[in-house]
Amino acid sequence: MQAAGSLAAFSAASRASAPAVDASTQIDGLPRAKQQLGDPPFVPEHGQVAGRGPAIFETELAARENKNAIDRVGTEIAALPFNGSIPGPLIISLEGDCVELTWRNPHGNRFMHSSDSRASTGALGGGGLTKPNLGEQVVLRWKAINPGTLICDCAPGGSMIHCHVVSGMDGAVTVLPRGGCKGRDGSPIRSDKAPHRQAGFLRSSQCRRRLHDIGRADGMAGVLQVMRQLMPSHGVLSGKVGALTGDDAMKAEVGETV
Ligand SMILES: [Cu+2]
Repeated sequence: MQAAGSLAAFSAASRASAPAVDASTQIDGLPRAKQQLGDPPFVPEHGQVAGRGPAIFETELAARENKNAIDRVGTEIAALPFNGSIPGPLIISLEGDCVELTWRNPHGNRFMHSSDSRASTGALGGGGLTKPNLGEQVVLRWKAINPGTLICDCAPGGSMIHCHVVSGMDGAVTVLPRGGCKGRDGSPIRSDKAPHRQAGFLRSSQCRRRLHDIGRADGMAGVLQVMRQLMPSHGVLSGKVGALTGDDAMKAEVGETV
């Protein structure tokens, strides 16, 4: 998170007691900051304890239809990912803050997409309010009231909801307790690094190392056929070949907490 001016208290500095959550629904005058999202495993810069009053975090996501190789023999999926990665970027909020999401559906895509977050209550987690046509964008603001890490996916309506989800269109939102995470004995839990790893289950039939594309009539039939079997055709960790190895392996220095 970018800290600027009066938002300097956005650092991860811990404190002994949890500050009270401001339950006010007034948003006028709340300080604002931008949250720059990154491709997993990178998570956005964030504070682990509030130590300040409520604020609004502005962030951006786009539906980016692309091709992803999901195994070592080069099988490709016509993916429908958030920001082009499977899973999509992790959004992090502190309890009591507001997330203001600009959701884009760029020209060049073929489908309508939405952002349905389990961390956002009402209107299908925002999915019912975020359905921009190609080349359009919408802005959705919601207040984070329930700590936890919750799935975010696309919910454009009807059977396309399931088709988009099994084509890799999901991500997550983490809402941290305002006073920070604590162990069973009440002691604070702090981390030096927090990589985002997420398992994904894709469903499609395959033709010449290509998974069927739901944008084609024959491909849609293949995807629906596998979906009826209630078993994923592919399970992926972080969505692509080598996502947990080599340069992307999770590393920690001696003494660090991950
Ligand atoms: Cu979608």
